[in-house]
Amino acid sequence: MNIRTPKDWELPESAVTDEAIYRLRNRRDFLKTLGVGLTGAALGTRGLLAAAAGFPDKENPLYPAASLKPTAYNFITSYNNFYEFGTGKDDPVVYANKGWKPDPWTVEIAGLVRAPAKFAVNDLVAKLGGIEQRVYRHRCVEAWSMVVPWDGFPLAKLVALADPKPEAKFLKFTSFLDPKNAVGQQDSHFGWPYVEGLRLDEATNELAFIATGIYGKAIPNQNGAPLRLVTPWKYGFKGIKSIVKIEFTDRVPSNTWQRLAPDEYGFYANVNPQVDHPRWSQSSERVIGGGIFAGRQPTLMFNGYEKQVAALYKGLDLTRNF
Ligand SMILES: Nc1nc2c(c(=O)[nH]1)N[C@H]1C(S)=C(S)[C@@H](COP(=O)(O)O)O[C@H]1N2
Ligand SMILES: [Mo]
Repeated sequence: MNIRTPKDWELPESAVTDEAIYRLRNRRDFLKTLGVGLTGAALGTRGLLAAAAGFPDKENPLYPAASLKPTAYNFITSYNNFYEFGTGKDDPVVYANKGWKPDPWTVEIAGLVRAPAKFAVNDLVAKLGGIEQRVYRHRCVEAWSMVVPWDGFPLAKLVALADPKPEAKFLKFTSFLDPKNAVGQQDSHFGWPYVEGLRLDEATNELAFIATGIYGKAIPNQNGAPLRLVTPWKYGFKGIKSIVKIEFTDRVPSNTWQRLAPDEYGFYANVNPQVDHPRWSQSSERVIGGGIFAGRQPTLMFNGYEKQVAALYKGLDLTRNF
């Protein structure tokens, strides 16, 4: 295995909960049994998405920031926002697992690129060199938070594969449309499908990630199977789930929550404890799964990722560009 320098957002394995270590060890043994050189055909989608290219060992510490303790799997996968399957936090775990089958799944790369393409998820993951892990803070605009050990690939790799033309300045992401199986889409006032956008330089920041798994297992339907965006310095609504299309464009893409309430949700959605939501404070957050006494913690500028992303917003008035 190549020696690599740990990034400054990474955590030592010692900081991980027992559950995470258990799952990672399990996966390591699982992969040993299968041998190296796994192919999509040998594993199938679910297996491939769960399998990571690199494992936690001394040369490859996976886990960012000593203070980050991943939230228990049970909380991450049963307290969700996924309005396609209802507006309650406990709706997605039920209704996203009742007939909606995000497998097989095709994602389209389109717009101002030299290499437009449609990929089966398996093939895309294989083409991008497999899966790695990131433990990231996850901060919803509603002022609750978790810590999630994601599996997936850096969005920058997908951008490189697409080979954007010089005119491309933004990425527009589109989620699926399936009102028959996604009961929430029968309420048309949301303007389905869910859409989101990033500036190209945000998309190629080292933190921007496409998740295909959680805790070493294929990403559950309710968390946005089989592909979901993760931008940990931004509020959770930027993290569009179950992506079917990524379009490169020269215009600022509109996003679902800004369209619904432009005074409350903007394009940037950078986590910022100094800029309150019109109806509530953003200075602190409720820690999900933290227990009654763990309660709240202060919210950090850019959700604790200031060092990695602050330069992207130099000179921008963050009060107006919220
Ligand atoms: N397609 C789609 N993506 C979505 C949402 C949604 O309703 N539909 N909700 C967003 C919001 S508000 C948050 S906080 C996160 C929640 O992700 P989680 O359920 O995995 O914690 O997903 C985001 N992505
Ligand atoms: Mo959210």
